Amino acid sequence: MVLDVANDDGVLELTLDRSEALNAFTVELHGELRAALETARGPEVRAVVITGAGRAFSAGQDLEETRTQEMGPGERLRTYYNPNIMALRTLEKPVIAAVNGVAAGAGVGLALACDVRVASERAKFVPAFVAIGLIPDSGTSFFAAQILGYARAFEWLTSNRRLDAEEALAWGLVHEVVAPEAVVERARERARELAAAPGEAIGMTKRLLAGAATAELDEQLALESQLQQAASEHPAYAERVAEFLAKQPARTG
Ligand code: T3D
Repeated sequence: MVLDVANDDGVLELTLDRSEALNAFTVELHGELRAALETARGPEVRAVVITGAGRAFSAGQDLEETRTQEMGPGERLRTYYNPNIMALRTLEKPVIAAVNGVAAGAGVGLALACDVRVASERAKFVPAFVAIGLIPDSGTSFFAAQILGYARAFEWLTSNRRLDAEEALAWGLVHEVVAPEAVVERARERARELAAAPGEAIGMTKRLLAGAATAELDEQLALESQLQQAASEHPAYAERVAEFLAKQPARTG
């Protein structure tokens, strides 16, 4: 097993577990991640945390493995990476990355595909792709452009600049920076808070934001109306409005 999977009270915790190779991606790791993301769709999971064992989050593609595989990068992306990135993004549940150390190449892509990033003070974000003559994949070009804007994304991805955690925070690439020993617990805490909130509303918010950048305003307004109706038909809406009107203390989640 190269992915450690634990479910604690609705929070599915996935730990990439190939620390000897900085949790670089192999076919085996992709397969286990795919199965875990399938599990995440079940009703017993309300939030997901992804982290890495040892000193790295993930160093991206295992470059040793590529030497022995017949398939080229394009096919590897289509077969292994892209389905998992899509599974993460279409999962209508919050996914929190606990970036415990260095993230490089597709490891950056994986972190950026998550909804929230909590970084250790020791985290580093290393594009790596162009440095070995490849292009940013696994959604990295998409998410970096979305989060950073073209100018900063271009400069970062082509220069292979190693961003440390504080710079990543200043750039808006991560949401929070904490001490190394606190990173996983802080991610769990955020996951538990989100898991306690109305899940359907969070899932639909994720769906709305996913399409917002490319939608026309009238399309987005129409989708908001449709999803708002659906959200209001879930019991959480009636319960929470009743609590508000009864002047009960506001919930944080
Ligand atoms: O082809 C396709 O499939 C297309 C898809 C591409 C997606 C991609 O992710 S492309 C980018 C691939 N990743 C990289 O190019 C990153 C390579 N690694 C590094 O640049 C550095 O290791 C780091 C910046 C991540 C960390 O540097 P450092 O100095 O902290 O650690 P290190 O000493 O370089 O690495 C420690 C060990 O991990 C070392 O093994 P050893 O000597 O202790 O036996 C090293 O070889 C191994 N390792 C690190 N990255 C990888 C790796 N082994 C295999 N694949 C790796 N990507």
